[in-house]
Amino acid sequence: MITRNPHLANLKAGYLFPEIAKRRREFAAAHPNAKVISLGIGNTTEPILPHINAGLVEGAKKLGTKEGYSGYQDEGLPELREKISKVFYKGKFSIDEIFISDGAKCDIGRLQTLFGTGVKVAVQDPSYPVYVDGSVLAGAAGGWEETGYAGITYLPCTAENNFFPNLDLIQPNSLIYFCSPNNPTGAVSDHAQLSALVETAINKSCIIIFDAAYSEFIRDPSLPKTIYEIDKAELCAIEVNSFSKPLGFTGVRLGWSVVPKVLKYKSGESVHADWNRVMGTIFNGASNIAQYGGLAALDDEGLKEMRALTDFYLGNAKLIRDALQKLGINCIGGDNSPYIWAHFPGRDSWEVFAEILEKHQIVTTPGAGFGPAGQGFVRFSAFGHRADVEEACNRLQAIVTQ
Ligand code: PL4
Repeated sequence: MITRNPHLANLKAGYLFPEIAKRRREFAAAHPNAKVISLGIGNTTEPILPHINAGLVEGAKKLGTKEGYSGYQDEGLPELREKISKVFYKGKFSIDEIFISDGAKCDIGRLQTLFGTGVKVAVQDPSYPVYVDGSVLAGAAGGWEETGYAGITYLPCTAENNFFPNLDLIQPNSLIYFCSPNNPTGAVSDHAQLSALVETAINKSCIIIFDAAYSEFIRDPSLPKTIYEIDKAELCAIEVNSFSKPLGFTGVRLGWSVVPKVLKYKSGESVHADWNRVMGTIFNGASNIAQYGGLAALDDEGLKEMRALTDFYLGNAKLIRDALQKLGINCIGGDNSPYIWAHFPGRDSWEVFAEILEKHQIVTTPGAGFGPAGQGFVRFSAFGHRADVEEACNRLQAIVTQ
């Protein structure tokens, strides 16, 4: 009988978000009259705005005509790639350095193919669980030891270091996952911090996978929205990004990666050429309909809608953060990010999660699910209908913090 991929056995627990969904379902089944409000999984709730939605509809209509029909578009519609380069990167990249995809998560999974089983990995701790679990599946993480995977260097991001890690911990020749605005802490790295990251990566022959999935939530104009605002970043960084959160495309599925042609492995071979090969081999392109929606999002009217939708969720974030702060709970995030990272010192984050669910019927995400340094924290997501967020804030007034 064929044997199981041994890396699967290294996964310590189930994937975080289905576990949260399961706990929500179990709670709802046990309390059928409870009105459970989800501020847990970061899933968009608001309808796609009209101009962008019309782009999707027009895209679908085109497919029904002889002139407009299109089939495989492996690397993505050239117009969309060009628009992405112009809107997000000031035209810095040629269209063949932009790869359209079905989302950032899928790209993060596929990117591991470039680095194989032996690679050392460094992650912000806490971080989006796909970086660690994806590394485990790819065989890069080694086995589980008491506080983490042997092959992964955890870079603690805590209140003490202002949620930016000590870069000295990064080992040479590592793959570094870095997310800003960060999920789950909501912290956004500034120019000086990202410059230090780029410098470290270059000096230590590392490659950064920079996850910018929340860049459109940045409102402070001094904060970088892409790693490529940093000098020399194209020599050491790949960026992944997504239309999921700023357009409400979580179910539509559309994202992209940027792999600059000048990016090389230590051996001097081209990362871009390999990514082209990997994408051409195990990916068959994003939906053409989704891409027409993406195109509509990047014209003047679409950009206004993207701003309006992200403003809406940032409005929710402010309500949640203010409600928590009124209760004396320390929290960060929520100003340039849709996540609020709330501190419950000395508490087990799964216990706080259970307490908030039990007492207030509000689903959150326990910080420990994002890494060891998430212990004692709970993440509140700002993705929700306004009335639900307002009700959740009212319910929280009764929260017990100790
Ligand atoms: C639940 C830092 C959410 N089932 O939609 P994509 O694939 O373009 O982007 C996913 C993604 C990429 N990068 C970061 C993210 O935070 C996310 C989405 N994260 C969350 O609550 O943390 C949704 C999680 C979803 C999942 O597993 O991604």
